[in-house]
Amino acid sequence: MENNITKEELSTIIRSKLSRHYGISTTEADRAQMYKSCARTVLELLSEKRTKFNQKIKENESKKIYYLCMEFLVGRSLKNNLYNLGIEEMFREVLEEWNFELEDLYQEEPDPGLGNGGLGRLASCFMDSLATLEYPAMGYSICYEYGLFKQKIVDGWQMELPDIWLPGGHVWLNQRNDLVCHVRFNGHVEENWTDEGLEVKHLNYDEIEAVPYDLMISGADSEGVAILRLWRARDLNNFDMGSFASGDYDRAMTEKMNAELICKVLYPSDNHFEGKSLRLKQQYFLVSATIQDIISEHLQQYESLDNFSAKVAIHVNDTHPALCIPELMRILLDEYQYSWPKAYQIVKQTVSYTNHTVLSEALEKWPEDLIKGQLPRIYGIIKGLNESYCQELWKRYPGDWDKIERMAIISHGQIRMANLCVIGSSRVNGVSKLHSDILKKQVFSDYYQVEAKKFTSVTNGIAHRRWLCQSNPLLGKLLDECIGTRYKKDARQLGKFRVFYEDNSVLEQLQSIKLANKIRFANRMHKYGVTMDPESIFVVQAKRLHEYKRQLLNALRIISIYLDLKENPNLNIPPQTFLFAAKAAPGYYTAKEVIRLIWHLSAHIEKDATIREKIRVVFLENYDVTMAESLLPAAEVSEQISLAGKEASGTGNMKMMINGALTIGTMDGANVEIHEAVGKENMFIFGMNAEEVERKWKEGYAASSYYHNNEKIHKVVNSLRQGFNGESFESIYRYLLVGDYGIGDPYMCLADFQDYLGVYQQLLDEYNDPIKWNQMSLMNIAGAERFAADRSIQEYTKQIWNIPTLI
Ligand code: 26W
Repeated sequence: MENNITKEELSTIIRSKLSRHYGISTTEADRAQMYKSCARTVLELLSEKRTKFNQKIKENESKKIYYLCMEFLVGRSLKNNLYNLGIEEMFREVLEEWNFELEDLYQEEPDPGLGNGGLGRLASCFMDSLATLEYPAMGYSICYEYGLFKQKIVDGWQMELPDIWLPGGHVWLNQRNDLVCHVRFNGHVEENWTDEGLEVKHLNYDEIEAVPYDLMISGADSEGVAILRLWRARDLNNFDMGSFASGDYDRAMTEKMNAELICKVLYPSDNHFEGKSLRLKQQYFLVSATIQDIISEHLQQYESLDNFSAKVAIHVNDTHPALCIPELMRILLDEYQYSWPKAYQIVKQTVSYTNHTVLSEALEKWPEDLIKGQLPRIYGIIKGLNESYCQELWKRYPGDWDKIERMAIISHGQIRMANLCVIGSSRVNGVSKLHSDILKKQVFSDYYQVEAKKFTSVTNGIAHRRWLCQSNPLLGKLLDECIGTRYKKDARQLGKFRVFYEDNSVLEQLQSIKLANKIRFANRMHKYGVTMDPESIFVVQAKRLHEYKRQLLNALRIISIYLDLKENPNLNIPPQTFLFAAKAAPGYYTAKEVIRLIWHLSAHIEKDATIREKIRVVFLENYDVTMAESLLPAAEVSEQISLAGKEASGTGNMKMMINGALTIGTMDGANVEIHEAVGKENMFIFGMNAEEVERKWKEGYAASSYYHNNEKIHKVVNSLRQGFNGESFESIYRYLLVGDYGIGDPYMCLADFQDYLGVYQQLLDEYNDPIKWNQMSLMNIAGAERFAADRSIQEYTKQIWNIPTLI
């Protein structure tokens, strides 16, 4: 590692932080003070590193990457930065001299929940890789005052509590008052033809301030530092003296609140579009501030915007920041007097887009009137883009109104953000092979026929340094001994671990490492009153709760085993612990019912002394990045059981695999590529594939026929009515058999049930043979070589951002 600070220097800096901020010495400091002083020390080191890196970027005139995303799930910063700077050990030693444990200080840091799930965590993994690979990169998002809610389960029902991560998390944020900019809403637009052409004026607008807060992310063993810039909204006229003087103080305060409401809270719905006007404000607030920031940075270095697309790549993560397309148009047209065709060309060449979901209810469609009222100039530009695109289509497909209607941006009073993204960008990317195929063949097939080259596929990846090296140090150490340490910077080296397939000592070590991680996790959970037996198999499903992810299918399988045990208490099965971790969107009733089922099933089994020795269900409250870091290394079985065709990629599947878990899953998302990487002998695949699902759906799926024709399904589904722990689950029973519109079981749990049970039985049989099991585990660790975010980023730079690869 390049950081050559000495222990003495480090100790001096920490002491000076304690003295400057609190006026105390090391003996007087409490944990919180010591934690903050360490954080400030790291920040100082990072700032120096960043300054050097900035100089290099400037000298090289490198193309910069701007990654726009409404969500970033960064996780805790102290540990990650110490690891990446290569100074974790030195910190540990210095702190020990003062009787502090580094691990205790880690626990002081709040985990900023600035995201919902996969999308936000991927964004953070990408920032880690961009910094490590030394690309000049910035992430842009919103500094939500409250992140994703904290989950509390009361008698099985999910309750949501506010996530107060500030002021605790403030220490990592650097407020940049020098970069404040203004964002305009509402008002109306006046157009005047002058000698210079069309002049557009936005009048009577409401203006607010956008204040940036920077969070630095160090690359690992590299010179790179990435910046995540989070915007906060602030009322421009901080205080309305007039209304105060006239006694209308309340009104003055209400108006102030309105501006700051914009970044008050993260919307907690994942994969479900709600069309709320405040959400639209958040989106425009983010993109307007960001585009202004990018342009001013560009103009500081270069004379004009003529070379903008050569020096800038703007990436739109899902459609949430799609308004950056008309926003960039607006600035080029209205503020820099570019012609429409030229502005459109620059925008198209600069912007690229990744889609992260194909669920129709997740597609963003804003009512035309809402955009027109809130963002009149942006509305005019979207209309202009729509008209010129429809004209092009008309030339290409004269008279084919259906097709033109499907491809238009505006239709039936709605603005379709996915269409805007495809039309306004140079690349449209999917997050796994299967997902990209579905985009080409179904979701965007019309566009694919016109511009096939626009479509790319970059399979997601994970920050393996965080998810393997930092969170599973024992496995990291074993890998260092077996294959050397190069895999940390080059995950392809993990493939070399295959050489140890027959090495009994390595296989035994894998087994004892897994046991140690299970014990570590069980001990951590014990503090919260959760009991689990580390000698049992840990079967883990950890992800947002959604019907398509089918936590219900998992629960039905457990009920089936439970009923078998009830019938035959001597059934010879290995002890199993089924762990669930999942947050449901607060208004998602079906999802909350599934949590309630799992929770009461858990309580029911817990009361039955003979059953709980064999199977146990644990619902882990408040799943977040920090919990994932200790849970995933303890997983032995990774449940990836979404209905095929619905999970765009999944990344938890990769995180568990790299920690040696075996996957039981459907041929969905990146599971398909995991299957390709490890082979069918090292994975448990079941159920219909995406094509079979489509076919069955078209044929007309009848859940009730499975219920009537399969005795086991019949019994399991019936048991829901009587319920568990004294609670009936009639609603889920009805959901499976009839549903809201007479279509029961919309995600086809019953169709895949029998196969799921059969393949799970095979898995249990294999578990009986520890050598075999650990060989499979080893093949999964080795097979994870291709699922590193570093690889994804290299592919993005080549295929999407058109940036020369640095290494
Ligand atoms: C408008 C509401 C809304 C909110 C969030 C719609 C959609 C989203 C996200 C795009 C959902 C999401 O996180 N998708 C996940 O993205 C991961 C990273 O690519 C994939 O691995 C997951 O399969 C996908 O569900």
